[in-house]
Amino acid sequence: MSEEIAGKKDMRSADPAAVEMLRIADREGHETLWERYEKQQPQCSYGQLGTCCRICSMGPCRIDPFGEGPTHGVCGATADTMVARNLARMAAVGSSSHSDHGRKVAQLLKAVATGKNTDYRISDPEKLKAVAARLGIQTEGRELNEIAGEVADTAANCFGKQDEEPIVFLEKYMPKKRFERLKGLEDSLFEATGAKIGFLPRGIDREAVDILHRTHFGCDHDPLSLVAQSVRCSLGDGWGGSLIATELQDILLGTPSIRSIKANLGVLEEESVNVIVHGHEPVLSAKVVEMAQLPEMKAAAEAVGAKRVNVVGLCCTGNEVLLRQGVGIAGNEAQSELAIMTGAVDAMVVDVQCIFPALADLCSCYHTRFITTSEQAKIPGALHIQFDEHNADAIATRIIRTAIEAFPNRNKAKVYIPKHTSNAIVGFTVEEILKAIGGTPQPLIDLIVNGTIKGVAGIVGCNNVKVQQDRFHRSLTSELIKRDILVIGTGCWAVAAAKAGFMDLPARELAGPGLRAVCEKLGVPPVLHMGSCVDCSRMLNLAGAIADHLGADISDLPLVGSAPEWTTEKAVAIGAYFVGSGIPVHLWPLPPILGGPAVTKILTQDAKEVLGGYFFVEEDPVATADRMEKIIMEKRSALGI
Ligand code: BF8
Repeated sequence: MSEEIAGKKDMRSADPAAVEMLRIADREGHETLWERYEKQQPQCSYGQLGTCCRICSMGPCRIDPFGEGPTHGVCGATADTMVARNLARMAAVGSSSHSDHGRKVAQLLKAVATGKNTDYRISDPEKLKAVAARLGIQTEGRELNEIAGEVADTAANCFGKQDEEPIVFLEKYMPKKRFERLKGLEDSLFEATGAKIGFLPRGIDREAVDILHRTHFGCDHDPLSLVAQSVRCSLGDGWGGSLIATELQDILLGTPSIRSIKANLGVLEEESVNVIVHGHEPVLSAKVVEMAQLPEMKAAAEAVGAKRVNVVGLCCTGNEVLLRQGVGIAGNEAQSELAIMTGAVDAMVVDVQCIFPALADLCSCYHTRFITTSEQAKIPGALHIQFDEHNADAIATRIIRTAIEAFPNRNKAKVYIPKHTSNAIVGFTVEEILKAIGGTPQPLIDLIVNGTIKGVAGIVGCNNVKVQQDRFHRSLTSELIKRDILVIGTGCWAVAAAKAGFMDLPARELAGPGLRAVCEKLGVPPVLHMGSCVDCSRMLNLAGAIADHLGADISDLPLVGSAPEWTTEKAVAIGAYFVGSGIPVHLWPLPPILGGPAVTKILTQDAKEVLGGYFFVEEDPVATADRMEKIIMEKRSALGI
């Protein structure tokens, strides 16, 4: 790999800060995901196509989609069955990860409401009342704690209820037309086939367990029914678990507002104790940020010769504290190892999801304390400081003290922090967007109707070693805004866009004339940061607000999604709930479905008719923008605008 990149252009990353750090990695002989990926070549093509099954001990079985060798597994399973079962399990894992995050927030809200937890509080009473009103919970004349308790109970019920009705959060938040369409689809499929095929989730946990059950040896082998259940489970994430995480975190930690932050490795400070918070659950990271600001923490840092404690973020927990507390973000998924190699990170504190286990070995080459905090994400070689939200202040303080104690062990000669940072204006929640345009979606609708803005693209997702880091994110974003398409998004895409400067005001110059004029009038960038990956629920809510305002279905609107550089099973769930919500979604790299022709057809063609949303794949960012624009223009002409 090193020889290949000895020329001018480093094909591993498009981010100049990352490229600088990769040179250091090469020089110091540190292995990164790029070297480990190279050592994995050639990767299993059955796995890439989805036609490998290992769910029983008669296997593993595999089917060559080109007709060489066996056409069925030992039990008789076809390639399509294998692909659909594997996909369903990915959707279940992704949905469960987001939703389990949401469950913990609901439990915390209940504990705060009943006075059992005093480390957190209801930070945004207005949001609490708005959520309660949406759920049909009485707010007039009631104490905040009483309302919060009922909201928490309603959320908890969505996870574990046992009846056949759709979960309340979905029923109350999903736009009416979409809800009716999914209900009607269930009814018409029953009439046509005599079989129950459900799309409306009955329970967040239940739909994931349903997938584990139906993909057990000898159960569901029908590609359509397996794909439908994948969508149902994912809708339970988007309009359930993730939505609960977002809404209840806003209540407890505050609804984000528009603010300015810095993005990229240059947020690390040579003279300060640097703590990186990485993972997804802000219940911990928000506390670390809060406690780091205590005067006694500053004094402790000064006592070891540091200026202060500088907490910065990485990945989605970074997005959470960036939105609410204005904390700088050091990078996205592919940058976690590179951040450690600056030699300036005193503690990397992680909670759950998207954490490379390789960080443990790497941190041991430096003075960096690698601190795990969740019983669900323990990593050999890390220091485990168990987080407990009922003792959050004390634990966050202990974490910061651990970082301060590590600071004197820094090898100052080895410290190198790339100077790159970009300014980013962030915090575009639905509330903030509506506030900026006058309180209702109508002005945004008018801009779309009169063609000033052609439509809206929602981008999510990760970095993937199979794509040059951030290249797809950058090129696609730039192409879309050039075409007067407003770009909104979350997750590691949002970090990439922030690092590339797309979220700063000068980026307006890169936009087409219509979008540029709107941005100038409103004083906003052309690319809007809506949060972490659970905050994709904010994108659903924005789409829902527009749809309900017009009395339309989401699938009628000129909206399109993309998950370029996608990596995780959570991205599968997000893609599936966008599609289930009526939004066409681009994916790259290829999802592991191409070995199943029936599954591929359902997801890329049949879904268009049935759900309005569907998947398409495209490798080139410009060609992707062409297709996204074409979809938007088709939707516009169907609306007669
Ligand atoms: O949930 S974008 S790599 S950090 S999965 Fe993970 Fe992907 Fe990043 Fe956030 Ni989302």
